[in-house]
Amino acid sequence: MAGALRLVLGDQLTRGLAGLADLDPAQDVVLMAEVIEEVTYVRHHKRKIAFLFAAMRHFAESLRAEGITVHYTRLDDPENSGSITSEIARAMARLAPDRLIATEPGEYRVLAAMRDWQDDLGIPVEIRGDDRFMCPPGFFAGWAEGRKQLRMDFFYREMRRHHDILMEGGDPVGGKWNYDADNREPPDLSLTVPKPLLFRPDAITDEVLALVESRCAGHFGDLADFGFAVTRDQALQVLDHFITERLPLFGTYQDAMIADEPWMYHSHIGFYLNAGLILPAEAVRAAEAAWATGHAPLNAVEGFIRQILGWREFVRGIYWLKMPDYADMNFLAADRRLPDFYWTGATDMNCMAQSIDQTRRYAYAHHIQRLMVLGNFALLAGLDPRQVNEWYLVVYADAYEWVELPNVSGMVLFADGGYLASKPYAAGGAYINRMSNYCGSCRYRVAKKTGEGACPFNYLYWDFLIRNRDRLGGNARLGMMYKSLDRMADERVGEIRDDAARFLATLDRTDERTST
Ligand code: FAD
Ligand code: DLZ
Ligand code: SF4
Repeated sequence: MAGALRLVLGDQLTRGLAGLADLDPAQDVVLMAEVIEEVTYVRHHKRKIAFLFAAMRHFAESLRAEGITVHYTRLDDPENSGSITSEIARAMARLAPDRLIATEPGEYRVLAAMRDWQDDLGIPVEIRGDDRFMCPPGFFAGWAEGRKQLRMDFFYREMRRHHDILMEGGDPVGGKWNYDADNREPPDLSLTVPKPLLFRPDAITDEVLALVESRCAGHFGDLADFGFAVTRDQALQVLDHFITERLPLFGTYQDAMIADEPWMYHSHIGFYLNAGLILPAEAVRAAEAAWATGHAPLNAVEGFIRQILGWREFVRGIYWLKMPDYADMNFLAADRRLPDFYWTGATDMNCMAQSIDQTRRYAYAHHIQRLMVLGNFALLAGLDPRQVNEWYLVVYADAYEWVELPNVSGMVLFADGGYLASKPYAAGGAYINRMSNYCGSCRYRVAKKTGEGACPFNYLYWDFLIRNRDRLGGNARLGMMYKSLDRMADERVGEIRDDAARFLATLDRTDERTST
């Protein structure tokens, strides 16, 4: 063979991928590989691995159906050499390609390896930009230059203008850029939340499920009732189902949580966007069209589009601008080890147990569970950012470092000192109680601030502010809270500190249920 070897990674399952452009089926070969290094550099959730392998195998089949030669290594192939780099070397030995064409990966770790391939493997390597995103190449760095803090809202306006989305001339439709004020309704328990669209595994997916069950038995998570989309066609059906069934109420109940209702009015397309089965512009345009035809209201459509055109592009920009240092940031010097219950769900805090159980079963939790329950607890308890990041990267089927790290270190843990978010998203139990029905069946009492049976989020919230006064006391957006703290009687502050110390000590002991 004299043509190019074209590498497609597990999250690059897009026919229009830059690395597949100008492919000559007569000469070129596509390389895809299931490798233990990617499966275990963090020990991913079983469902995430199964989803990706099933989607990879279906994608390979779709390329073959076009007459393209695909060199595909399965995880259980006895010849499998275990890493992407060594699989390229193995394919080179067999196929003698004249060059390697790759597309920029989603993680700094992989990009660093890619940059060494030319020297290490002795083959000309072309790394093409990943153009599947909506922010034009180079735009983010230029926009961010000279700014000490970055604010998503301003970046988002630029993206709206650039792509002419929900615009009337130079102005946002409806006169406002952001309709979040209409989007914070507590859950309505009388609602019947639509069921998610699930797909019965075919023979290819069944084979992957059996493989993952046997080879990844010790990994976190369940495979039961696997129903993820594994092809582009199925992923488009999920998008369409969301637009039809859920989008009209997406905004209203975006922050709401109901026990045993993991899917709520969210889209559940993050898995597919991040693996490349659907493109962000497709989701954004589909939502805009739903507004234009009157199917969904502006608060829902704008809210949804902001997540993709705003947040998703914004966190990606920050990741590539700030790596590799971003991964080491720890502004609050948090160093408590991740409690075991993040893996087992064995905690009396019902909001945490619900969110963790759902994460174990589905490799999914929606944004407010990730941010205001699981993340809020990690922030208040001062958990080590490295361990928290690893947990989030493992447990969600949509997690890749480019999107996971800024959300965890920037949005949740304030580990970047406020580069991404203007203040920590810290909250006591009252927030969780307002936005969910978790507290009613919890062993703790959300209305109780301290003492036996008090909700841990309540005293941990104040203890967090006290512990971090040196670092956060000057933050104008926390000024009111520090004033309230200063008005508290010394005795009350003492109770808070004692309760928090007692509770945090239980976290430091392993394999114990947390109870005060
Ligand atoms: P919806 O709520 O329906 O939103 C639609 C889409 O908007 C999502 O699919 C996603 O592509 C995008 N989006 C929404 N919020 C964000 C955000 N903050 N950052 C980037 N994109 C966003 N998202 C990931 O894709 N991968 C992750 O690893 C990830 N880790 C997170 C960790 C934490 C601590 C937090 C707070 C958020 C994280 N998010 C992550 C963002 C968000 O929670 C998920 O994108 C969302 O829950 C996925 O579910 P959905 O597809 O139903 O999203
Ligand atoms: C997440 C993942 C897993 C579990 N396995 C593979 C794999 O076996 N082969 C592969 O090409 N990609 C895999 N991936 C996705 C990669 O980890 C991802 O491409 C990089 O982290 C860059 O985003
Ligand atoms: Fe969570 Fe506190 Fe409510 Fe229990 S009482 S569910 S711990 S917020």
